[in-house]
Amino acid sequence: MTAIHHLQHIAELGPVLEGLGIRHVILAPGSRNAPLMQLFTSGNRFSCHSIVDERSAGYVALGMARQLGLPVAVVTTSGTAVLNLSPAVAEAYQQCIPLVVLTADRPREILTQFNNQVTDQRAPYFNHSKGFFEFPVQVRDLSSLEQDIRTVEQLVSEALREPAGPVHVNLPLAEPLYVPLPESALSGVTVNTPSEELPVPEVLPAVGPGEKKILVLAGMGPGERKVQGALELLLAHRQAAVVAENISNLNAPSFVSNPELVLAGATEEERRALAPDLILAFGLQVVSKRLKLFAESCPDADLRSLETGTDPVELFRELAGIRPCENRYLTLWKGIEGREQARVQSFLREAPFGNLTALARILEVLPGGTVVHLGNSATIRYSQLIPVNPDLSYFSNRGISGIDGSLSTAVGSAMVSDQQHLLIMGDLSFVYDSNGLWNKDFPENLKVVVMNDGGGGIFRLLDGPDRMDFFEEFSVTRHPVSLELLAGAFGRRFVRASGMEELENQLHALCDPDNRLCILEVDTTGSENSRIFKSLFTKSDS
Ligand SMILES: Cc1ncc(C[n+]2csc(CCOP(=O)(O)OP(=O)(O)O)c2C)c(N)n1
Repeated sequence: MTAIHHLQHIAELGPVLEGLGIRHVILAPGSRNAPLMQLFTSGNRFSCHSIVDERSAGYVALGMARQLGLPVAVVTTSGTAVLNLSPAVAEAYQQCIPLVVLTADRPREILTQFNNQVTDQRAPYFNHSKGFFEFPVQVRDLSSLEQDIRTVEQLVSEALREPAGPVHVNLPLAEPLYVPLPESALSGVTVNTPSEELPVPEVLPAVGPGEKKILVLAGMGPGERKVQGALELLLAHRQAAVVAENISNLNAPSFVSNPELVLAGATEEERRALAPDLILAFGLQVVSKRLKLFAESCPDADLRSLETGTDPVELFRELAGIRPCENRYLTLWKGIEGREQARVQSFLREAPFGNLTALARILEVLPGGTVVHLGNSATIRYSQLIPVNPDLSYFSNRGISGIDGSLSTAVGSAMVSDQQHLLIMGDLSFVYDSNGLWNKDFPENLKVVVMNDGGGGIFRLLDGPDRMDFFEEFSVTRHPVSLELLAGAFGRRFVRASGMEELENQLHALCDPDNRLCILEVDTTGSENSRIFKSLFTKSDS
């Protein structure tokens, strides 16, 4: 029996991954993963992107996969490189995004003293991935090779099956690594692409007569039209309201998009009337803290959360029934929202330059079709106070809300899209993920606004941290980094706006796809950001 080439399994991976829809591969440099680099870069089946920092590479892959709605592969060498993917893998798991992680590994040495760049790579993302498979160092024969490849095929299919998510394949590879890969030896590997049909949620809540009040909470998601249609149907037939924040990407005039404003502005009597009999939540995360507290304060409400990966459309249609009615419950929600939105608009006209006014102005002028990425921290919270623009799409890494990958995620998303992208983020998040700028294919359709309020401004908005002695040094954490020099170090064009007039002068460049401006620092270090924010709510609470 002829021995099987020690890299034969690498050659077999190409057709399987291609067959399952992988087109984009992020390659982080290393030696042990050289055979994988050879596989993906030879021919033109895959579009390969080089990213050095694996933490950034993972988030770039996440951004790509989310924008494309397709799986994306990310390849690393052995050792800490594998662990550096963990934040993005965990976020992808929460957001149900299919990443296929391929990590090269070293066969164990006879003497442990010779183990170099070695860590235990068996299932390091254990609770954050949908599955793991490790190839043997040397494939024994063709039949076990075929079995292993089928296992990978099933694993990647699992990544795609709703709820989608990341999977991990570990490949201990023996030397020599820099030799031509053999031809694929397996023919007719069947690729089973999972069906598109989602299961309908099993439990239909017993809502009883048409007078029961239903509050639907739409979490973060891509905003499918059929879901939107089913929700609109529900609103026409029941005493129901739909709360759909910007990152739910569900936009209808009848949806409530600013629950923070509604709940902050409602009188006690209104709050009592807003209390529902049933709360039905679907999709991923909801941002509004007041909404969470409101839901918790309705002890009589039946709370249901639909499983991710199920299709709520049938459920909403069934709940709707057939008899149209006057939806007084919705009128109440929308009445308060309209009143509070008008109040905020007039507040913004008078309020001085700062994070809130700058952000509102930027979101106001963005051209339709722009993909807006919102940094975790104060940015996403400010954005909840501004009416949703149905012509924009909104994204944020709210799965685990890390500040460590917002830039890289937006970069990945823009790299695979023709649409204009705008990322708005805080200064700490920008400095943290500045390696996101380190990319030879940096997308020209991405512009980045850094709201520089001199550290973690979110902590100034919260009630509590500023009463602590450690607040400035250990919570806000001012940084000494010049954003201009940092942008310059990566060769990105940079401008700064330190007041409303300067911002106005930059808005045209920000909205112009042909303008090469990359980073706009909105310097609000001299502004009273927290006072402006708090006075907005003080007025509504009074
Ligand atoms: C990886 C990670 N580390 C720490 C945190 C906790 N955290 C949340 S917001 C924040 C400050 C972010 O500051 P900045 O990016 O400047 O945004 P701003 O608060 O000014 O809007 C920190 C440290 C986190 N969410 N993720």
